[in-house]
Amino acid sequence: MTTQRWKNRPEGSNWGDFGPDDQIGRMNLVTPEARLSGAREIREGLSFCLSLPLDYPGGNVLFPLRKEPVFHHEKRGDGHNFNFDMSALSPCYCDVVSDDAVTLYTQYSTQWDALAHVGMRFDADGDGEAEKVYYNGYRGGEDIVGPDDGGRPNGAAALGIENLAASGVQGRGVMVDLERSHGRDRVLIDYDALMKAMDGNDTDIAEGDFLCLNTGFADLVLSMKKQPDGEVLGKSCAVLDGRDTRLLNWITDSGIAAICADNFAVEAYPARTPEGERFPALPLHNHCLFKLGIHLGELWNFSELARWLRENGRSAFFLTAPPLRLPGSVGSPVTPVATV
Ligand code: UVW
Repeated sequence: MTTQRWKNRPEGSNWGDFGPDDQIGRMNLVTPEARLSGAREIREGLSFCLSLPLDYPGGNVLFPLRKEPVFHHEKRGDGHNFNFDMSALSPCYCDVVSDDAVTLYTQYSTQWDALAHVGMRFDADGDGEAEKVYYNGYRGGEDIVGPDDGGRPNGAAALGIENLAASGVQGRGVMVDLERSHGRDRVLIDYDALMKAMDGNDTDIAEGDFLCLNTGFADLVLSMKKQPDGEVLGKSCAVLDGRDTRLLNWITDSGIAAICADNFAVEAYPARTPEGERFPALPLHNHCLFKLGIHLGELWNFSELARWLRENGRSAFFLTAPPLRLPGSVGSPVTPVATV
């Protein structure tokens, strides 16, 4: 039986519009028609890998709590199950085998944010007290349970990244090339700047599309060869202005299914300080992940694709970008592919 999890829904949210138990938000707008419209963008049969190598950016200057992948190898016999000589099992065997395991921070490199990544303290049950709540009213500490919540930590039992994976992430990607309009200067992109960049690129966005933002950031990260200069990165490339209400309203009205950017957080982080006593530190994350169920992709490597689209006077392509179907995770590495 389904039960609505809230009495109050946040202003400007779409909670409940896709059903009381919905866990994929605006991915519901990626309909068969939207996918077909993406598939019609395949005209040359060329494909582009949109992932950084997952050991980039290197180090942890972008976000100290996220670290490079570390490999582990299980013991086998006197050694490890790596370059393991199977003649140790039988003199007849001539195979050599290797397995590995990895500690992977799911949001270290090219990634998707799950809807369980950012919620808010909000009075969803109308008792006058704000509780920890996520998209569609799922609760921190009940549905999304971490090591500090008491009980058995089971991660995101709701809104985890496996829901996005199970939706089969394919559709029409539309590139807005902010590097083309702004170079690699650090600029805040508000509604006007986004509209101007879209007009300049002759971009048309339809409901169910994946909005893709090339800023040059991932390419700059790549050029630093795993020794990222945090100061330079902090001052480089375009970021969305999450405090611009007109921009947020456009995101609502556009019907886009997801936003994928080549930068660290899609939006400026830290964001501009607004008026008021309490406000989200990550206003675009709040608007997208919490209010509307719009997944965010970050650190995607758009440079080659953006160059090709520029040279060929195009902005749309077919996008395939499933995350790992990893139950309970609040994010996932992704190896997106664009086909033109
Ligand atoms: C933050 O929490 C800043 O994370 P991300 O940008 O990866 O969503």
